[in-house]
Amino acid sequence: MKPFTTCVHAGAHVEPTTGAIMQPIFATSTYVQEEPAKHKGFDYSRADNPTRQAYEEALAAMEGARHGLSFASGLAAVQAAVQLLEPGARILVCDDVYGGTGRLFRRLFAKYNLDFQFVDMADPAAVKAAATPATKLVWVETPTNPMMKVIDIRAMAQVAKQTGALLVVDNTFASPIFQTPLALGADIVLHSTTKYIGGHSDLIGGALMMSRQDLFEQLKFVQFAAGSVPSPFDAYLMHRSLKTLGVRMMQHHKNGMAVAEFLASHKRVKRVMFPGLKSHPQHAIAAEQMLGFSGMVSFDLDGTYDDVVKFLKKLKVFALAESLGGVESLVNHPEKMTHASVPEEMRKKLGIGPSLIRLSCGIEDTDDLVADLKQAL
Ligand code: P1T
Repeated sequence: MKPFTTCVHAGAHVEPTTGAIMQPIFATSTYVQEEPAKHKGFDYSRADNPTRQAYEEALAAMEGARHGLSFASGLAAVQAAVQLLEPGARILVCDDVYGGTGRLFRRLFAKYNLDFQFVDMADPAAVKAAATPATKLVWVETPTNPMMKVIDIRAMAQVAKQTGALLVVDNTFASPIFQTPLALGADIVLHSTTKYIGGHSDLIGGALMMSRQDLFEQLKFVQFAAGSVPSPFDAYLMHRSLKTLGVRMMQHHKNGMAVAEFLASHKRVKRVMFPGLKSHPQHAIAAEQMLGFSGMVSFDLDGTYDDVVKFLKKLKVFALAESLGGVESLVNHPEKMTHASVPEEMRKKLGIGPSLIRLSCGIEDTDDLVADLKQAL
């Protein structure tokens, strides 16, 4: 099946007692057993829940994976993936990751004797040079948050293979509609389903997808043993959202493209970072490994921080808020908001400064988004 059909039908089973076309919400914590340990495949909802199972089946199908696991947040999924490692492991991390991912690595996991090395992964030679026999995990986010760097997933898979490390790709920005990292050599795909998959800014969630049976069993154990699972209600809503992911992504892409082109032509804009622009340094890789470019656009205003604040206050359609990937357009100031926890010297190196603005273009009419930016500029 093609992706739009998979969105609608994956994990959708007709309910046997009534014929209901929609998956019921099994709002239950536990299940009655006939005899001790003799049950219908469900014993406790932290371990398994039918609503969650149907949603996880759909998640797996979207990434072309054999297995999908859902978590209570994107960071809970990040945490579960890192819990595959033994103390002493070295992890190569893309230098430009979501601020919360970096914070979890630097401030929580580093004290468990895990060695996180932040590398510019837009330069595969730098990753190769940083890989050692102790490297157990290569952690990629592409496009990156917020600088929109594009990382060559195939090249990273090669480095990981040579070193015997696992490759995790955070596919949140592209969504499974525009990029399927497992097909390019990744071992595990991660999503903050809070973003495009949830799509309506009303849920927090995360997911891991993988095909390797051994990784599935280990991660399923982490999910069960650590217990960071979504509720049946959240699983139901996420699954419902997934059905429209394909059509939503087309409009996000259309709006992202139009907004990036408009900004690139405006005299008050210093530079625009969007993988769909020919001027993007990794446009060629983006065009090869992505089918579309989503609605995330970062740019530097040609002005001071005060000018930026004035601009943000003038916007009427774009709302100033953290997060992304919802139907409504959002604007974010990474330095003061989503990436405030990134060490200052790293922010400087990456270019996350006072004039940087990140847009999440929603699915509104393209003309209204461009007009809103135009009047504010
Ligand atoms: O917020 P949560 O669902 O826990 O997901 C964390 C996360 C993981 N990976 C990426 C690429 C992300 O962008 C995020 C969350 N990001 C934001 C809240 C943000 O505004 O960038």
